[in-house]
Amino acid sequence: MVRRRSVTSTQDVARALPIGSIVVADHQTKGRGRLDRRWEAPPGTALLASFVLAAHPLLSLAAGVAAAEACGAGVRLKWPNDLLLNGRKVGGILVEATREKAVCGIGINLSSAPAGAAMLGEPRDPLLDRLMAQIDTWCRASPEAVIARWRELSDTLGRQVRVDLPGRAFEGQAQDIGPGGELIVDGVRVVAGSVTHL
Ligand code: BT5
Repeated sequence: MVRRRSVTSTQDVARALPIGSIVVADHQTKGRGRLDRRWEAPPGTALLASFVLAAHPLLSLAAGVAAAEACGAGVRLKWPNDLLLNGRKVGGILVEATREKAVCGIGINLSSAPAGAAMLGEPRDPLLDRLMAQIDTWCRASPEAVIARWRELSDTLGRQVRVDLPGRAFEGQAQDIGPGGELIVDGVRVVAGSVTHL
């Protein structure tokens, strides 16, 4: 495991490392979310880690399940990759894949959170130990097992949602997760895009 005090992003350090590596930092100067969004956490207040893993088609969902299991009761999943505590975002997952490997970044707020977000209020290193064990378990699990557990931990299924796609948006009921991890909203398969719980 590579531990750093300050990095641009743990993803940037992890990208150059072999499968099996883990990068943990106390602070990121350019932490990122999906679609070039920023991930912000004051120094020493969050779990900020990147796991270098073998490519895996359901990695984003498997990592979400692993992170929710590591956080414990009360943390639920919003499709595709948010961790929610009492309906507020407590963590996020960013998967950046190449053909041969995937860098899975996980950020969880521990002792600070931006306005409107949540924090877990737990120490980092025991959480990191649980997260490493859960990532190992869920990356080996069958796709069916990942999806079954994701359904149980989901805060999205059954809800009215708004789906924002490039160039259009629609509302409907989030009915299920398909075999490829896609969200099914009123019969429409959503593979990418932002979902808002209504
Ligand atoms: C995510 O993106 O939720 C994925 C976040 C992944 C962060 C980890 S930290 C370790 C690794 N290294 C990195 O550089 N990244 C990963 P997305 O779904 O795009 O959500 C981003 C949005 O969440 C932002 O636009 C803000 O609105 C919000 N946000 C930013 N910081 C937050 C925080 N600490 N807590 C809750 N929400 C936050």
